[in-house]
Amino acid sequence: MHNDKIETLLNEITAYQASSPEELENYRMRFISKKSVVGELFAEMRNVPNEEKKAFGQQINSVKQAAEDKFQELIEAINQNGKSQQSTGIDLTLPATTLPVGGIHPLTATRQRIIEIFERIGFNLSEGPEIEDDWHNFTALNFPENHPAREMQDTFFLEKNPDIALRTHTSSVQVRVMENQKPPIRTLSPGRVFRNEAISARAHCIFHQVEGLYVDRNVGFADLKQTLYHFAKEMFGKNTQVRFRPSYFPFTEPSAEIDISCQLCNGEGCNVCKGTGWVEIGGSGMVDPNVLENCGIDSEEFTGFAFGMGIERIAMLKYQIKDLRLFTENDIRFLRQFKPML
Ligand code: 2NL
Repeated sequence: MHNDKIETLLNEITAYQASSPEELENYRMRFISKKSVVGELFAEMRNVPNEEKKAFGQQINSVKQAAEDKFQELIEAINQNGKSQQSTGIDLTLPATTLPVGGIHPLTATRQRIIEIFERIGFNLSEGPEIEDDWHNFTALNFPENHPAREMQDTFFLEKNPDIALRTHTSSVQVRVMENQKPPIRTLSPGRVFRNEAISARAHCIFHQVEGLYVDRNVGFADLKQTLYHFAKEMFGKNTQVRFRPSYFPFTEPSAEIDISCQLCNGEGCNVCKGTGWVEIGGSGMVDPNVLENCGIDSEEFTGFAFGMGIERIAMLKYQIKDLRLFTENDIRFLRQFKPML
């Protein structure tokens, strides 16, 4: 009777398969634990006649051993299984890996914002060549023959006599617009410009400019001021103060530098504004009548204002960037900070 039972148990143990921790636990409950069928066999020892006790004991010990050997086997099989699952590196419960998304370069974002502000008040965009002749870059703009800006140390000349150079400002684009169009003209010309300067935290030989030009009948200095007030408040916030400081440019008369109240200290005075409470954002003025005439526009009938700003400078003020070289070094730690910006 016992022999049959033991035979059945051994068969069951040999055939057992566990492919999950749950099945392994079921096996343990059935064959290993105190209350298992094997445990019950030991309890039956009491009912076995003395002369059979030795043989029965040997039998149930071998069942116990077989059950334990099989248990180790099953544990190893399951661990092996777990390992091979891990080695595929696939965990379907993990969130999907996100694709890296590029950001908008701070100079691009700044240029786009400037364009947006002026387009809304009726300015269009104009573009022109980065390689310019002397007429469009200097002579039409009323630069005297011996003006220092024409010198080798300020301008990258590609050819001499006739002079061909990398444009030093985008005014040359606006000269081309005036030569080709009749007023009213309201145009904005953003672009890359070149000056032969030593590279530092505040200057670069390649930088970006945006110039604006408004030519029509009865355009006055009040129009210039109001337009740039509007720009400063849209760009830097409605509490921004604006002031104009008398200045000089060959192509405008009168001329003025445009200052805004310092964004960092709110006009209190700090190291960014050097204690003055004001920072310069660009230059402006009424287009010199000579320039209008050079471009075929009757200066008796038409007047105009113009302004120019460095895009790097505006971006540095807006985002508190201390070194202009960061814009072109492509350091990912710098660029990443502008990732969510559109
Ligand atoms: C500055 C100063 C300025 C202009 C640019 C201009 C263009 C024409 C005629 C007259 Cl076609 N003027 N542009 C006028 C005043 C200042 O730029 O500081 N730029 C970064």
